[in-house]
Amino acid sequence: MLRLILANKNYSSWSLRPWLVLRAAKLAFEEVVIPLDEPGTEAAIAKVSPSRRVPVLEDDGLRVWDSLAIAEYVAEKAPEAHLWPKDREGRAIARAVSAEMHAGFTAMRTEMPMNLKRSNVPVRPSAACQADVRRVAEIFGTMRGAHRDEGPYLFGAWSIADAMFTPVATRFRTYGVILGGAAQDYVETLLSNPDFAEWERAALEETSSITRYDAIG
Ligand SMILES: N[C@@H](CCC(=O)N[C@@H](CS)C(=O)NCC(=O)O)C(=O)O
Repeated sequence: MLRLILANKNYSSWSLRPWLVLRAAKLAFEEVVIPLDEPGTEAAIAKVSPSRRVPVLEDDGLRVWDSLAIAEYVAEKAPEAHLWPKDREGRAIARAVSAEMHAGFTAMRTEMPMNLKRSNVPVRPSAACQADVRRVAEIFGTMRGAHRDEGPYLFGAWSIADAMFTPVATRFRTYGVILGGAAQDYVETLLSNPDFAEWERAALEETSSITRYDAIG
């Protein structure tokens, strides 16, 4: 059986992404959570991950690390789930915005870490963080404008791009960032996704905590 090795559900945005992808693929999988910032964390992750990072997906002796690589692997394993848009142009743009999320938005990621247990956290975003938020709003507005007649997700039907941006939607909720218009509707769509709601319920039940993230604001 597939096994997904994750970090704390409350904080680990990189873990949430492939978890959503596996759920969308309707593949059965086991989950193992390794809480971060604990005495045994480094050793536990080193045992399963060559990059010393999670998430890692195990499939019959194969280990795939890195959220986006896992998403691509799952998309190939479950082609019938159409985890990327069906048309080539849509796939290209969905991959471009997913790669942009995966590689960038450093200020936003640092200043507004995912923390599902918190809401209305007052922060004063730096200019770099504000620029990140503006670019995300631009992506959301542009893609929703182009695909509004095809469904509520970024490219109409749910795709890996939506998994990439779901943690961002939670950050906006936690830190009180309101985008307005179609971009905000899309944020609400991501936050009301039933798979995300299940992840969130599990996150709220976790007893582990990471002080440096909880101290923000
Ligand atoms: N680029 C990687 C980033 C993974 C990453 O940074 N994972 C964090 C948890 S969210 C981690 O494993 N940290 C190890 C540690 O803090 O000891 C991906 O997309 O999977």
